[in-house]
This record gives sequence, structure tokens and C-alpha cells, in this order.
Amino acid sequence: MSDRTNVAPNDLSAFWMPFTANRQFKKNPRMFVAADGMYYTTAEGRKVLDGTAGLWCCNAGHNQPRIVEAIAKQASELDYAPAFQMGHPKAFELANRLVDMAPDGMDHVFYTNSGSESVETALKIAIAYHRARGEGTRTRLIGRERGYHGTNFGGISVGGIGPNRKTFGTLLNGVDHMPHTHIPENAFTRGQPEHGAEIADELERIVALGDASNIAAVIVEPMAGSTGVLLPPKGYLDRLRAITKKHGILLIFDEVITGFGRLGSSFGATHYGVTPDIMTTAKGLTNGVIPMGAVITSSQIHDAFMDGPENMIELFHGYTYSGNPIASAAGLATLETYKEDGLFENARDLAGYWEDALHGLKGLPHVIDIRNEGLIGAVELAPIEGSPTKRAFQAFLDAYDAGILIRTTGDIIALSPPLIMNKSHIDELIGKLANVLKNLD
Ligand code: PXG
Repeated sequence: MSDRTNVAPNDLSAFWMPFTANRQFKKNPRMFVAADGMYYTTAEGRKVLDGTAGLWCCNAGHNQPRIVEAIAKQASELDYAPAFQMGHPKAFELANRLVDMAPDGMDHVFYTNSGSESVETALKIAIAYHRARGEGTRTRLIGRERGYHGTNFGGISVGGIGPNRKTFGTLLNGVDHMPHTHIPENAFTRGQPEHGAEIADELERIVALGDASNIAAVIVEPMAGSTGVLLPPKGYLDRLRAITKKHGILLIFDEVITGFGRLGSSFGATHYGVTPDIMTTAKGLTNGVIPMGAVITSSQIHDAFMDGPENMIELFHGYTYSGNPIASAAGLATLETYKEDGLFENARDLAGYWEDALHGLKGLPHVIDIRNEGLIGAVELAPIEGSPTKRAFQAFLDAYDAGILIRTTGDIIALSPPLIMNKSHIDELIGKLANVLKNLD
């Protein structure tokens, strides 16, 4: 356990924390100093049940022995190898494992270090792909309202969350947005909602306006996580796939959250039975333990780059840490853990119990919607008039005091526990959340 004096409030000013109310936090800091299995330990020695797998990433729970050992072993064996014009075996091995898990035809892997970098990489590959095939006018990108694609310039440009965009200037040119799929008719739906497949047809309107010959790609999260768990209506993703295919537009699934078992299968693409052209991943790839992302593409895309002279670099893109040896070792150990411990199956098996527990919160004060899929859940609260986000943030603080970690976005509580959980963890998480909600102003 760490030295409590290291976390005294007057030591906290140097670290400018991400997506955090820094001044508020530093007045009353919340510090984790250890984690094991489903639980964090706070600096005060309290156990907190992890209802969010860290930030949607520790799908195998904490302190997984295979991952811990793999990292330590790799650090002493080969700590770093140059990522450009050099290789090391584990990066190739991991790419093969990822291709094995991905839908048929998704056969190539480009490494990054985060979800945001995976998104930038995917957008660049999409534009460069069309150019490589002689369709260099296809440069426009289409995202969706309420989409989250990380925080770099490409990602916030195609993303659809106002506050993430508004203070950062002109963003990328040539971006359109489809409407989101979150419509009131679907309130309190269990699993995939019935209404709204036709919202995909809005893409046809954008194509009519911008012309398919100018459009490179459409990017969506199969299930929008960050913005509060917005599920795709039944048939919606199939329709997007049909329209993009018809117009020669690439379909990118941002699987940073939906990848690696969150919905009970390897990817959102496999769960929903719709195969895109490019998938972006990160988070659960290494169980969140070491930064790593991966972009998985179809052979058609990859092969379009492999035409020129063999001594030429085919794609002028990459990162110092692309396929880093320690990250690769962590990734391999993580995928092995998912497989050997049957964690995707566990997520699938528990999904029904999870759904029932979650929907049992219906009728509690301020609850205006509950949504779920796989081991994801959202409880939407009515905002306090004139003070949006305040009610849910209070729930977050009360939950932390009660010994559960939840996430809030706007007035939505989002839950995404590690896939190692069991029924008694669900009872604890939802039971404590129910008490929090009962006592919330
Ligand atoms: N795409 C998607 C779909 C994401 O959910 C990113 C890209 C960016 O990943 P990086 O690794 O650059 O952060 C994300 C990240 C939350 C939360 O609580 C969600 C994310 C990150 C942090 C918090 O909803 N998603």
C-alpha cells in the first residue's frame, strides 16, 4: 500500500488530469493504490467494486497472473525493438491471434497505442486506400452525432460530442454527421431496441448531397459507449453496411469498447453479425494494463497498398511504440486469459442475470431509462433543472463512498464490469447502486 503522505492534497497540483474537474478533485481526491480481481483498494484501505473495468478496459479484471508474468518476463528478455524496418516475433504472433478472432476476411493488423490513435490510423488508411486505387477524390468522412472516437483531431472531427469539439478550432474539413439512434420510443428496452433501423437511411441523404465519389468512409461505434450506451436498433447496422457497400464507401467500426468480449463475443461485428472494412481496437486488447491499440483491416484494403515497388514503404504512418514488445506480450497473455478462462462465455452466460438486475432499478427516483447489452448497462437519470450532469455526478460520488465504481456521462450512469464477475458481484453492484439512487436528491 502506498505512503498516505504521497497523496496529501497539497502535492497534487503538477498533474493536469484528463477529463477531470481538477480543482474539485484536488480538494477531495479519490485515489486507488491497489487492485485485484473485481476490486480496487483506496488509499484509505477501502475496497471498491469495479463496476466499469477501469475505463471499459480491464475486461479480465485486475492483477491477472498470466498478464503480470508475461509483462515481467518480456521486460527482462526484450524490452524494446525498433518499430520501423525491424520486427520481433510477438507482434506477429499477436496479429495472427487477432486475425483469428476477427470476422472472416479481416486479415491484417496495424498497431497503435490507444483508441484515439487507432481512429486516426483508420481514417488515414481509408483515405489513402481510395487514392491507392485511383479514387483520390474520396476524402470526405462521415461520423455520427453522439459518437466518441477519441480526442485527437480526426476523432473529434468525426465524433459527435459537442463539448469535445467546441473549443478546438476548425477541426478536419470535409466531415458530415449522421443522426444518432437514441430515440424515446426505445426507453427501457432490454437489449437491442426495435425502433430506428431507418435512421441509417439518413446516410443516403448525405451521399446524395456530397456524392459517393467524394466520400471515403463512415465511422460508427457498433454500440456507442462513451456517450451513454446507445444501442443500435435492430437492422440498423445491416442497413449501414448495405448503403456503404452500394456506394463504395468504407465502413469503419470503432470497436474500442465493443471489442474483446464486452458484448459476449470477440467484437461488436461478430455480436451483431455485420462485417465492416476496418475495425479500431484498444482498451481490452491488453486488459488496459499497457497502452496498445490495433486497427484490423480487410485484405482488400491491405492489398491495395501492396502494388508499388517492393523496396518502397507502402504506408507513411506508424508510431515509435507500434507493436511494442511488452505491449505485445501483454496482448498475447490477455487473449489467452480470455480464451482459457472462458471470459466471453461468462459474459454471455451472465447477460440475462445482469439484464434482470439492472432493469430491477426501474421505478427508483429520477430513473427515466435503463439500457443493457452483454455486460454493459446504463441508467439514465432526469437532470436537475438548470444543472445538467450534477445529479449523476452526485450518484458517482455517493457510489464511491458506498464502495462501488461507476461512470457517469451527462446524467447517464454507465456500467461495464470486468467479465470475470459472478452473480454475487452483480448483486453487490446493483444492490449498492439501488441504495444510492433511493437516497439521491
Ligand atoms: N473510440 C471509442 C469508441 C472509445 O470508447 C476511444 C476511441 C479513444 O480511446 P483512447 O484509448 O484514446 O482513450 C474510446 C475511449 C468513458 C470513457 O467513461 C470512454 C473512453 C475513454 C475514457 C472514458 O465513457 N473511450
